[in-house]
Amino acid sequence: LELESALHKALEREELVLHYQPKVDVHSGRLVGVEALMRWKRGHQLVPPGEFIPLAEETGLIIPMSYWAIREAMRQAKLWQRAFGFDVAVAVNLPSRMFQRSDLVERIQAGLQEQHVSPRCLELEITETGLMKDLQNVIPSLQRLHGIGVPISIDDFGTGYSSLAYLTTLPISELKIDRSFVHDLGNRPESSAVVTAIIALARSLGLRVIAEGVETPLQMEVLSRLGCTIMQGFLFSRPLPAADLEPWWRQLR
Ligand code: G
Ligand code: G
Ligand code: NA
Ligand code: MN
Repeated sequence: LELESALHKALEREELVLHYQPKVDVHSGRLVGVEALMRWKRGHQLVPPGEFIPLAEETGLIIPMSYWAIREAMRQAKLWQRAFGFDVAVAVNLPSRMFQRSDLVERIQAGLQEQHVSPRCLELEITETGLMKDLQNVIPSLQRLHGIGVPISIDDFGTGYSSLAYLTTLPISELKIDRSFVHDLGNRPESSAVVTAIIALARSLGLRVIAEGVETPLQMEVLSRLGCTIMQGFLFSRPLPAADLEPWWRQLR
């Protein structure tokens, strides 16, 4: 397939780039981290992940691509730590199959040491669906990552039918409220019921909670009132090229 061989070469030719979307604590006004989102610079085109991540997953290319993303995120976290004077945690999306690789934790640990990056400056996001699908095979990596201090966030939370009993035993740091619930806040009463329940769950488990897909001041207000103050979405910023993050942050203050 043409797209497949082009994607293969994209890695070698360094055509992949990460854009970064801020995670903001609206209570303190602080930048708490960013989510890294992959793009493919194909000629003058910037191809969105929806158009190549599924193929990467099918072909297994997602494995070297994920390792590349982890290293790139660490490198960037180090640069931002110097530029900002505080830790900007960079979150990388990993498919559940990455957590089933026996070399994942060693490679992360080696990368952190080589690049002199603190483990809390890297975060890993796994979707709730991916986590629950492969739970038994994923847990050992989660425990080892927790052991070396790398935080794990459960992405798209609320859509994946978690066993709540299991959740209490998982070494995770954050629940990320799926944007479908955020989208309907203020319109559908049921959506605020779900958001309220997730916030209460996070609080009782001692986990951080973040809302994604925040687009309007009303959504921000409702979330804040319900007790979720860490947010990510177009209201604050689109995903930005690395060079644009610092100027964005300076105008925020
Ligand atoms: O960036 P965008 O808004 O188009 O992202 C679309 C989808 O692609 C999201 O579901 C996101 O989680 C996924 N995605 C973006 N970057 C990565 C990545 O580096 N690895 C994986 N596995 N998924 C990614
Ligand atoms: O959860 P996931 O990794 O899929 O989330 C990343 C995706 O969400 C990316 O495609 C990103 O561009 C998109 N996204 C980020 N902020 C917003 C927003 O405020 N609204 C919507 N609709 N999508 C967003
Ligand atoms: Na994500
Ligand atoms: Mn998500």
